[in-house]
Amino acid sequence: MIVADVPGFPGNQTALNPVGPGASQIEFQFLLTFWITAAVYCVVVIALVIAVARRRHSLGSMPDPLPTDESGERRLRRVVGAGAAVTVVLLFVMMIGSFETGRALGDMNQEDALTIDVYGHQWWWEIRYPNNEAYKIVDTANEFHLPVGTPIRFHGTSRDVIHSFWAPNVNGKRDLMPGYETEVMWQVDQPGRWRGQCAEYCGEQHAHMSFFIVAESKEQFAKWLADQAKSAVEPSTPQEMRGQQVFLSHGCVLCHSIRGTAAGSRVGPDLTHLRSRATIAAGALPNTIGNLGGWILNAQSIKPGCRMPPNQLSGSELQDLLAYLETLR
Ligand code: HEC
Ligand SMILES: [Cu+2]
Repeated sequence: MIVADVPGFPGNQTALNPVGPGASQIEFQFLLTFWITAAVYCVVVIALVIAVARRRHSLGSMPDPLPTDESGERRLRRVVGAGAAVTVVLLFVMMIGSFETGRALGDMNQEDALTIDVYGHQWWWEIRYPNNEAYKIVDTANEFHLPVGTPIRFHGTSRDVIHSFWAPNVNGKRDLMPGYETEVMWQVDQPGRWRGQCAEYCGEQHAHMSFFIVAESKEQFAKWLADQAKSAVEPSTPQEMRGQQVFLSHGCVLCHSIRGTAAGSRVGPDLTHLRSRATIAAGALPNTIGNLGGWILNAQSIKPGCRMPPNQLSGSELQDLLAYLETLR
């Protein structure tokens, strides 16, 4: 099993360290339910222990389980009544908390939010930053950059089966279903990097369908977005040019896009700025030249069943191709 260990990127995710209002609300609801049920559990166990201990002392003479006299009966009725009343109150507290959480999550929806499109694929995430001006549209994969403190509207669907878009530190899950569009609001209030993961079993490589969030200042984000909107640079050395030819003359163009070249297919991730991402194959491997070589020769040995076939390339073709991919920053 390969799990990417990328310097500076978290290897795990947790809903107990919220970094935005969505996850904070959900954590509040979780803690409310947790402490109420924990307290009820303790009270019940203590009552049970007391009852057992009392009974032990009077084992010699078997007591009647129900009170026989008038005052005992009244006491019992009061205890049961109080227990029922407390239960109802606690259930109401949790229900109101839940309404409150739902309302707060709904309130995050703001007109001026930044919209990002996310499409679930077996087994990776297609990400698009839409723009009215076509040349400013950004397509990428498996790594979201976000400006901190800004409401984000994720608009999502699936290209194949049901997936679930989930970054526990940021917000709750949202199912992405084929033929059905959905929206979920996000906001990240701390600069940093967080991990997300598909949360709906979607086939063989479901476990290798993670993504990363890079939350940065508005200036850094604007710069990143502008860089990502650029087409790929032209190859400059003879080796890079040969590498581009390897890319364009092999099956790669059937599935991948590199803006600025003839490759314009969307079956697999957009590779225009491949080397700007920290991982490949939805977090399965750190994005190093060695890993890229292994992936391209036989992705099936890394993510069995994934939608990228093995490639027959000679040693020099692979070297040229890697030199070309290296320019896609
Ligand atoms: C039949 C379609 C198909 C062909 C042909 C194909 N790929 Fe892919 N490729 C994919 C898919 C799908 C993925 C995503 C797999 C995943 O993460 O599960 C992928 C992933 C990749 C990645 C990792 C990108 C990332 O950001 O995770 C690279 C690099 C890549 N392909 C390069 C190539 C090259 C180079 C060729 C040609 C030699 C090629 N591919 C041929 C479908 C294809
Ligand atoms: Cu999945």
